Amino acid sequence: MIQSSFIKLVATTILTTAIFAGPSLADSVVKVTLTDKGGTMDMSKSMGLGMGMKGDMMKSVMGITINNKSVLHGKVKFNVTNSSTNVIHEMLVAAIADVNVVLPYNATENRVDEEAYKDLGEVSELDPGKSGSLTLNLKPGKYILFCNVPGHFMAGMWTVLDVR
Ligand SMILES: [Cu+2]
Repeated sequence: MIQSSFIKLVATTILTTAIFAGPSLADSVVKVTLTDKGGTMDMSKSMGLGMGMKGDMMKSVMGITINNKSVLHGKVKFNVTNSSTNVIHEMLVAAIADVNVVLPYNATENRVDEEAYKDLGEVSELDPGKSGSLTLNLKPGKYILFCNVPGHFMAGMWTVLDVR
């Protein structure tokens, strides 16, 4: 009898540990890659390829790719890699109503006005080849991921994530 209740205790302990240890199974991971075409890119003026601007995205010289366009709400971890060979990039996350929204823009600085449009978090200024991560608690909705180094957003450096 003693033996069998001991086994039962051990089994219960293992089961409990298996359920409660480690990160929740519901956590989502998004692999984010920051890219550019390389070479000489003129970032001195806006290319007009921001979200909602109906620009020809084929002309973009920079971009953000994600391995998952739609994830479950809750904790979402962004693993961000700057795959550029010579340009610093970053990733900001902000909630959006829809993909036709035009973000407030500071034309002098040639970047999204972060004062007027609050982001939820960022992996800032990654050197070429470097990686960083950010974990956010996201509600269902649409979110924009973008780079706010001057000129980059308007060069096409943004994408949209769906949280369901
Ligand atoms: Cu960038």
